[in-house]
Amino acid sequence: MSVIKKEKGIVIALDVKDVHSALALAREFSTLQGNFAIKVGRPLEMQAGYKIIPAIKEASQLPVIYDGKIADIPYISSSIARIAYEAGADAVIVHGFVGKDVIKSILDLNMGDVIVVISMSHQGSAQYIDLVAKNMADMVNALEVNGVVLPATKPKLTSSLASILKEEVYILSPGIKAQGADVGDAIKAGADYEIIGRAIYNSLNPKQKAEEFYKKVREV
Ligand code: 3DU
Repeated sequence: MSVIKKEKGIVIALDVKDVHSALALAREFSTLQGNFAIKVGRPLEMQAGYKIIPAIKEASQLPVIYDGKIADIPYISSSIARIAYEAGADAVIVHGFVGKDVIKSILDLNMGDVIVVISMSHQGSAQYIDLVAKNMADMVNALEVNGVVLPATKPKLTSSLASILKEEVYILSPGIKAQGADVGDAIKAGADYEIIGRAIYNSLNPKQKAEEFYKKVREV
């Protein structure tokens, strides 16, 4: 059973430039109405270490996804994931291109959701990653992975891979607004959550913006 629900929602990417504003935003997000989660990535981790995970979780009262884009040998990848889970992460994100043994090493911890990147939203993803995205979707289907990341900027690729993924696997999709896709585009392509960062945290009223985007996502 996944911690993150397979239901339309928004994952807020909290890639802000300082820890104080991250915590202030997280506190604001604690009163959000709807299905939200927060993604803590390397920019915050580099500033504050893994302890930012419990701090954001406590302040926001929302599920926290650790987006370390883990991509190392199984021993190191599972060590990173363990630190994140022990700190309170509900899910961790790992790259799919590193292969089955890495993903299995994190699944074997059995400490929370495992989310696998099978394509990315930037152009360069077409150079290597997208060429094997279908193989990665097949690999995910053969494992007990909870979720995947597919890009909002490539709706054709996302919808074709969404259609072959196991029913219970949830899809998170970045690439909205700042990277060119519109709110709702990824949901139309079969995603469950849209990952949105800058368009929320750089807006004048981030909480209001998050709820406005959530409403659009639910209306798709
Ligand atoms: O472009 P935004 O500011 O909305 O942030 C997008 C977030 O999603 C950011 O945290 C980035 O690390 C993550 N992400 C992608 O943008 C693209 C991917 O393929 C995977 C993750």
